[in-house]
Order: sequence, then structure tokens, then C-alpha cells
Amino acid sequence: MPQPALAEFPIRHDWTLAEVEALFALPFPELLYRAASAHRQRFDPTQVQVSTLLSVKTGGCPEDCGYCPQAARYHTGVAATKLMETAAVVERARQAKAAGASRFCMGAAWRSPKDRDIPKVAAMIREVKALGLETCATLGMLSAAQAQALKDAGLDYYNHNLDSAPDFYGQIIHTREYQDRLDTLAHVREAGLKTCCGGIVGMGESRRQRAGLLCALANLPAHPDSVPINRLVQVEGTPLHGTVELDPFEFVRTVAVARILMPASMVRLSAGRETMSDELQALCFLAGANSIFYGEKLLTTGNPDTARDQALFARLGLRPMAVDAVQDDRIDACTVTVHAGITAAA
Ligand code: SAM
Ligand code: DTB
Ligand code: SF4
Repeated sequence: MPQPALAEFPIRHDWTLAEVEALFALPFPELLYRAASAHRQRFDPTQVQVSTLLSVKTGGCPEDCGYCPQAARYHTGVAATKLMETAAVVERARQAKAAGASRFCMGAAWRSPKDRDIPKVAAMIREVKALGLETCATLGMLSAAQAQALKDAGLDYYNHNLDSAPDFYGQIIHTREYQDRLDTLAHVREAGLKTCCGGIVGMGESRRQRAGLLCALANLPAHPDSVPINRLVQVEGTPLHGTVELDPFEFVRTVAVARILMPASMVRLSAGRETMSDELQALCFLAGANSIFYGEKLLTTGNPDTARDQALFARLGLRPMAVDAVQDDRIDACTVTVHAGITAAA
């Protein structure tokens, strides 16, 4: 197949909502063709980054994010824990490294870290980094000083999602503003950290609002290095439990449009894979997804088991992306790359 010219899929920050909606409205085969063309222009489409998460502080969160099983106010059965001891985190990181990991992401169910938490997280970051792992974290809102302190401790990447379109956000979260998220992302960028930023679909939003989320992501001052596209994991006890399921083809369209808008970013087929068929996931890879979470757990909810993912990769002829196979600025923001179980691409 002739390769499309680079100019065909430029890095733009001036997308209009109408343009993004027009992409969503393309006939499905045309949209997938364009997304697959954008994908192979900058990446090997047979290579998929495999990633793992660790929840270092689970549950008991004061926020009211309507999707989240970790919000204290919803009765979801998720037990609140304290921040893990550094030694326990480091042990998990060591195990991850032994399994072939090169990157380790620490997630905490916080609105934002308290200043007194920062030295503890910084110690985790320093020790995890000392193992030779790249470090990443998702801890909620950060001040400029906190972002800098994490950077100084050796943090490489920070995950903070926009989550939804600006005009849908108020139906999902009431305890912090969209602007708060933009401010945190600015602090993260200004501290020199790499960004991992995406959102959730299937929360009852309209197509226009899905387009609005992707438009907001693509029009950030810099495209996120990694764009996690989460499909809502419906957890009993959360306000969004029982939401009408998104048409699976619409999910694939969302991935495809993300790939076209942010052609040099890692687009992660993120939460929600456990209930996706192999065929749906294959369509997502065709639409330009090139990263997944690997391992049986996300933060508190399930993910396909490793045997299923190994079989899927084998059936599709996909290979995990070796860390040194991608340019540093394209490597995912919050991942552990796992070489055990699936043979990494040379
Ligand atoms: N507390 C921090 C925050 O909110 O930024 C970090 C952890 S929070 C769990 C990270 C992200 O996980 C959220 O922004 C949201 O996009 C995603 N998430 C949480 N619950 C989810 C669910 N039920 N389904 C899909 N994604 C979810
Ligand atoms: C992201 O966008 N998705 C991940 C990661 N960033 C931190 C989290 C998904 C969480 C799904 C619900 C849970 O397991 O608690
Ligand atoms: Fe708390 Fe993050 Fe869950 Fe919102 S998404 S309730 S901030 S853990």
C-alpha cells in the first residue's frame, strides 16, 4: 500500500468541533482506512505497548466522579487503604522488573496529594527509579510546586485525564472544575514531566460530546504523549451503573478519531477491555490503538487475564512494543512494559 504523505496527518492544535464531528460521521470503512493510514505513518501497526498499573492508595476518595468505584460516598465494596509502604511498592516494582517491566505507574485515589504525602511518594519514585525502571504516577490534582517536587524525585510521566467534554463534565463530577484539570496539566508540562491524558466514553454522552472530548485533548498546548481511551467500567453502587451501553462501533470510531487527531501519540485501549470481544479489540487495533493495560487488574477492577491477551496477540500477529523500539517522546506515560509471557518485538 502506498504510504500517505506526512503532511496528510499533521500535528494540529486548532481542530474545530465541526471538523471532529465530520470525522466521526465518516462511513466506518473510510474512517478506519484514514486512521490506519495515520497509524502506520509514524508507528509499526503490529506493535502494541503492554502496560501495568499499581494502586498505591485505594478507595476512600473525597471526590464524586460518577464513574469511580473509589469515591468514598458510593457503596461499591472497595475498601479504603492507607498509602502503601515504600518497601511494599518497591517490592512490587522489583517483581514487575523481574517480569520484564521497564516502567512502573503508581495510582492513588486522591483529589490531590497533601504536601505531607509528597516526600513519601517522592521516596517511592526515587527507589523505583533506582531499580532502573521508568516512573509514572496518577495522584489527582497537582500544584506547580508538587509537580516540580515529583519531577525532582525522578518522575518521568504524569497521568491526569480530562475525562469528558467540557459541556458534559458537570453531569459527571461536581467536586472540581474542568479548569482545575487544565491547570494541573499545565503544571505537569511546565515541570518538564510527560503527560498521559485521555478520558472515558460510554458515560451517556452524545457523539458531539465524544467529539468535544477529543477536540479538547487535541487542542491542548501539546498533544499528550499518551491518550488513554477508557470505556466506562460500570461498577454497582456508582451513579453511572446502569448507563445504556455505547454501540461498540462508536467506541471504535472514538479510537480512530483520536488516532487521526493525535497521530504521534500512544493511543491506549484502556479500561473496559475485560468485557470487549476479541473482535472488538482487533477493530480498535486496526483503528490505531497501540497500547493496552496488561495484567489481571487495573486499579480496582478487572482486566483480561494474561493468557487471554497472549492468545489474542498470537491470533492477530501483534507483538509487544519493545521500549527501545519507540522514540522516547512516544513512549507511554504510565506503564510497565511486560516482556514475560508475550515475546517482545525485536
Ligand atoms: N484520583 C486520581 C484522578 O482522579 O486523577 C487518579 C486515579 S483515577 C482512578 C484515574 C482515572 O481512571 C480517572 O480519571 C478515570 O478516567 C479512570 N477511571 C476511573 N474509574 C473508571 C471506570 N469505572 N471506568 C473507566 N475509567 C475509569
Ligand atoms: C486511565 O486513564 N485509566 C487507568 C489509568 N488511567 C490510571 C485507570 C482505569 C481505572 C478503571 C477502574 C478501576 O480499576 O478502578
Ligand atoms: Fe477520586 Fe480519582 Fe476516583 Fe475521582 S477518579 S473519585 S478523584 S480516585
